[in-house]
Amino acid sequence: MTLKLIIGNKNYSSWSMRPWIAMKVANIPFEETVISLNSPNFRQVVGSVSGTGKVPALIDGSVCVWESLAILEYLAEKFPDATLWPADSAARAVARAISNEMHAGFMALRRHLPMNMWRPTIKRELTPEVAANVQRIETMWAECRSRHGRKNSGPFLFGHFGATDAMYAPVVARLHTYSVDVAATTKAYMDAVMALPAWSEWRAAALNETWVLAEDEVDWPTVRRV
Ligand SMILES: N[C@@H](CCC(=O)N[C@@H](CS)C(=O)NCC(=O)O)C(=O)O
Repeated sequence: MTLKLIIGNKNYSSWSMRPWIAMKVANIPFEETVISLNSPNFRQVVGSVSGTGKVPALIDGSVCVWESLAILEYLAEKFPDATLWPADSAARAVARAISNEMHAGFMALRRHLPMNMWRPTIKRELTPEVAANVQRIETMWAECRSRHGRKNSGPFLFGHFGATDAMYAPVVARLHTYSVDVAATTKAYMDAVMALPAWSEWRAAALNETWVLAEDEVDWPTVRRV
């Protein structure tokens, strides 16, 4: 039975991007349904399948899973060959910890630098809280790369692209879009993520969306494509 993933606008819905990009990179087949966060039907459509009434939600026959991280866990169990989590238990513990850190935190960064693929790459000054979030993210990425990533021969946090990279993919988009100053090792990791064919596929679809821009677009010329 084909898996179905319900997601929001690709331009804005950072939570939706996480399981989507993990499934694409891992070659897990699925059908997607995209529903605009602004749609008057959103609550009705999403509420009928997702416990929280939010996207993403994954439907696998009679099973419905919501919450991006729970979806990634479900996929990791269902498709063990995809090795969405590192095989080594110590590395896996770190991968889960920092994935949870993303799921539960970085509120300042999430509010100040919302994902928006339409936005031209223009620098936005960071508040001290956002700068602290960025510093923490850079530190953890650098540790993953030096302790696990290189050892497992691949450009991603634990070598090959996995659940943790999927959790941080929207952060890569944010750091890039808002032209945040980052270390060379951070930039190399971001470039590897942005070089994925799945990244280009998501971005191209986002650029083709015709939904209204978010209200935060105050520092670049707004082009409404409704
Ligand atoms: N913790 C949830 C967050 C899901 C979430 O906030 N999704 C947003 C879109 S990115 C949403 O559905 N917003 C619509 C709403 O809150 O009504 C997850 O990890 O999946």
